[in-house]
Amino acid sequence: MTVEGTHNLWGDLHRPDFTPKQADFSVLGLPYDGLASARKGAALAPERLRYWSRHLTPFSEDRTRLKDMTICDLGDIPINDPALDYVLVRQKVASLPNIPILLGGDHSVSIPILQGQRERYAGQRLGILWIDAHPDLCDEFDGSRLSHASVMRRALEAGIEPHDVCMVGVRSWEDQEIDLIENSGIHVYTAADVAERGMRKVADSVRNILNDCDVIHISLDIDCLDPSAAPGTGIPEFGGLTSRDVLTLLKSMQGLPLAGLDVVEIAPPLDPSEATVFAGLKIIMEFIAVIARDRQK
Ligand SMILES: [Mn+2]
Repeated sequence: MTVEGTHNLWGDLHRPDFTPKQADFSVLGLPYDGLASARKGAALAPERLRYWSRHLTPFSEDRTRLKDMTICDLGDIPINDPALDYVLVRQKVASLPNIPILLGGDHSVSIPILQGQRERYAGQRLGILWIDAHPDLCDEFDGSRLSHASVMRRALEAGIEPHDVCMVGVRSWEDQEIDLIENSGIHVYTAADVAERGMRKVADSVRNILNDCDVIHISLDIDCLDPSAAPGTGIPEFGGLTSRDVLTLLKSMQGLPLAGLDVVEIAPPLDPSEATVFAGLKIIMEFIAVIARDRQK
């Protein structure tokens, strides 16, 4: 779709003539919400994120210049049957030569994303920063092992070590998740921990843990945010992170070997203001800014 904007795609960072090898980032949309257990709509997020990305400026909030950062937008991978199509997503992520920025979709799309990252960085210590209201550790949910509530369970099976996983913002639990949460060694910082200790201190703890990893992938479910900041999501959970908390956490990852970001569960039809879409865009641009600052040093 051609749209008018004050800038071009991704705040002018998209280079239509670049291959992934030439660009710093690959953007890949995964427009699927068939495995969301409550309200759907996340399949429309990649299109809305791209649409409004033309209104972004190539600067971070602290005025980091992003114009030297380049994006190759690879479009979407259509998903009809996750059992088959998620194999393509895994292979695509595993074969990318640069830093992927993946646009969900419900959180189930992160199953092949995390498998793909595990494959790409085989033999290396892959840390996961998991920012979400939910731990998604269910073995099966709604009769599916590919449910959006089973993502981290499948990631552990793929070989991601529990002690290299930091969860931030969690505040909703299923019975089948409690044992793993309490005994696996996964590091959990609830939304209440963040409110009580402050994000700066929580982020320092997260940093100390992930500092030992060779590469780090960030999986961000927009429902980590309080519904007042991001109402357009399938299951809004009261008592969430503030938008400032999330930006502080991202900035605190400065200097760590960031290897990818997925932003999932933005459901544009559930938020007529589209503030939830803009929240996702801000998160993506501030992630890019962390890497831009590292390279400018
Ligand atoms: Mn969630």
